[in-house]
Amino acid sequence: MFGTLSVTLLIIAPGERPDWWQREFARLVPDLEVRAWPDVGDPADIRSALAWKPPSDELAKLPNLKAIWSMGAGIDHILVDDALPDVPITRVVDPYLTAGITEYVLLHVLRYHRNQPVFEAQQRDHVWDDRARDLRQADERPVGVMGLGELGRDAVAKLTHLGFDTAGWSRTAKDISGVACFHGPDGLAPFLARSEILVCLLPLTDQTAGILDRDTLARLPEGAYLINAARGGHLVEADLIDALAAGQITHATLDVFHEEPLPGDHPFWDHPQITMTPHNASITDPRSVVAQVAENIRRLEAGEPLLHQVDRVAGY
Ligand code: NDP
Ligand code: OXD
Repeated sequence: MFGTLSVTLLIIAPGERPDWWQREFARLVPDLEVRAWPDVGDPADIRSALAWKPPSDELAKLPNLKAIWSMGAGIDHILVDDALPDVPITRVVDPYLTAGITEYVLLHVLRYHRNQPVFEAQQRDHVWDDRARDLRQADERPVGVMGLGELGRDAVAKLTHLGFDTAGWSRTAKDISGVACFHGPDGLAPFLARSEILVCLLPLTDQTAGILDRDTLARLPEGAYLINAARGGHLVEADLIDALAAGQITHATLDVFHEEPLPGDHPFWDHPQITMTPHNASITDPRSVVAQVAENIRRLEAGEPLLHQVDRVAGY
């Protein structure tokens, strides 16, 4: 595919598994030279970088860098670098990544809809009591999804298919069959007021940082549930703990945190009303995403428009 062109790719993703990616690149594009940080070799060789949480300043050390491929759907982990080179950034849009998030959302929405945390606690206490399972049907359970992009649209469509009373909130207006659509700052309050189960699938930007705060949580129906599979920076953690204590929020599922890994002494670990997963609601699968990166490398060299290029100013 690349012949004699020197288009060396650097994988810069500390803590991830570069060998998974190298194996897939070797299988699909054997003539592409792929290096894994910190073994950069001559930095001048590197034309593009596949990045997940790249250490600050490292990308700026690559004088011939022409593009950055985010290893995930989000790009916030790249934009935090103050020395970030001014080159195009793309992100992952992939059916497996989307399916993983939708599975996560369905799993946890259904868990709350069926009051499963109560039955788990009862089992721990050897209690047989069926009263916590009420007669409420899915079409009587309002679920709200923040973010109606690649991930939010799929999740809300599948929730609608299951019969839930669904709503979504986005920046620009949408028209999605069977979904009550709200948008912009004015649409937020009415959207929240009807969301008994709130799912966050927003990108982390200047506009969305800290959006899951005291005020937002207070606008939900009393006793609501929260599922955050987007970014830890969306949530004001102390406000969630207060809202759980006050009964405003019954239970929360969190996949993402301000600090990852979550520090061992963080109050979330032992909180009875919090369910945690270690930022793996969905996982980028090299088996499908390597082809996308290889195609973008080809496009970069051919001067063609890149797939899934993000707007660096908007932040997503
Ligand atoms: P998209 O860019 O496709 O969609 C983003 C959505 O958010 C759009 O509907 C957009 O509105 C909306 N949005 C952005 N800013 C605002 C705002 N200020 N107010 C209201 N709505 C806003 O992103 P994806 O769906 O692909 O991914 C979303 C996020 O999910 C990622 O950025 C990442 O952080 C997270 N993620 C988490 C994973 C995990 O494992 N936990 C895995 C993958 C992703 P509009 O349509 O009008 O532009
Ligand atoms: C992503 C993620 O952004 O996994 O893709 O968080």
